[in-house]
Amino acid sequence: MRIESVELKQVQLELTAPFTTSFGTTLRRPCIITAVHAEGETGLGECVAFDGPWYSYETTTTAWHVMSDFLIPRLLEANIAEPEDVWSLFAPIRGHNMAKAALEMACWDLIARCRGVSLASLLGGTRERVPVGVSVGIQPSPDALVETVGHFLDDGYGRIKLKIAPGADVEFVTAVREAYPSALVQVDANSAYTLADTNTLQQMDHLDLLLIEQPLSPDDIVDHAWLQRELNTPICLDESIHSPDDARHALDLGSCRIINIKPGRVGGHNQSREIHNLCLSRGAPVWCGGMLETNVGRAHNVALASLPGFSLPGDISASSRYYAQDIAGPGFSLNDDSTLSVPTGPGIGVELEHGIAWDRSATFRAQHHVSVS
Ligand code: NPG
Repeated sequence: MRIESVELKQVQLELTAPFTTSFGTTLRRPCIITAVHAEGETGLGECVAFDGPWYSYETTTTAWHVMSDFLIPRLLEANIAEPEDVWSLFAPIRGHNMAKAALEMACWDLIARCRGVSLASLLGGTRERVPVGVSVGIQPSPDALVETVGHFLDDGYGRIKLKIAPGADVEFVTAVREAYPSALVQVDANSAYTLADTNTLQQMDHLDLLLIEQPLSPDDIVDHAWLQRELNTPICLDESIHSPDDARHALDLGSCRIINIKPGRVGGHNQSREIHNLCLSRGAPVWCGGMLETNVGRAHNVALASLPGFSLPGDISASSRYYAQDIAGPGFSLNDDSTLSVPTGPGIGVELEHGIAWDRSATFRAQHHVSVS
């Protein structure tokens, strides 16, 4: 298959409520959508980079640059037989996994649509519904957190992830555990701690948590291995895992027992599936992380999470979690069993809404393709 053209489109979305993590408060989300065109079909992807280098060194500006100047030219010159070819095509470019994923995932969607199959089935998914949870930002007080968690439990979320940071940890999580003794709760530090905080992290061992996510530095797997030996609660790595090799090293070293797979962080579906397969063969559970995606990225995550090794609930909430009005639809709503249904139509099963006022857009056309109008 020859890709005929690629479009990049950017828009800024307001969150329905501020979202606070250990690295700051998010009020609005810049979002880049990728659209790849071939054989009369369009595949969609979403770049999960933020406006600043907080979660990762990538930003919307670097991603736009790397896609425009390095990745799209390669894509437009290539002949793609299988979706796996796209990752190999991008391999000579170092890093920039979020930029790569935005295009690679759009190609998976495109190929699924051309073949008339759902993305979930093209990826090898086996579930019709994927278990999901909700991520809860840091709140001003333990009482406020208990109240916020109560609303999400009332909404039907069967698993709660609490963001933590020094000063908003043991007391906050203890309050939630006391208020909701049987709730499935996990915590996410986004690298806010060091080994000097081991004692604090050990105090959370008594709170019956599913996991502690990324307590230490974003690229570390050595100190995490030391910390895991000091904790009963499983460590889950997020920021530290950029590739299947990173995942293998972390499991070999005992740096974690669980891995969060975000396709944007690891370069797309091909690499996500490799990490999934490795973890499945090692008996390590994986779950799908979230990056406050619109329905485009959300649909990709739902399809990925339908693979058999995604045995823990993902950060894939219902579409209404972050945005009053999404740029794509149909949206996802929560089923009674805290799952989202996996779309069965061609591709991701989601289309862009008409009439969106994009802040910027660009179209790149292949030299080989002559448009006839
Ligand atoms: O529900 O999509 C979602 C967000 C889940 O908490 C979430 N993402 O580190 O995993 C993370 C986290 C994040 C939040 C990352 C804000 C970056 C910014």
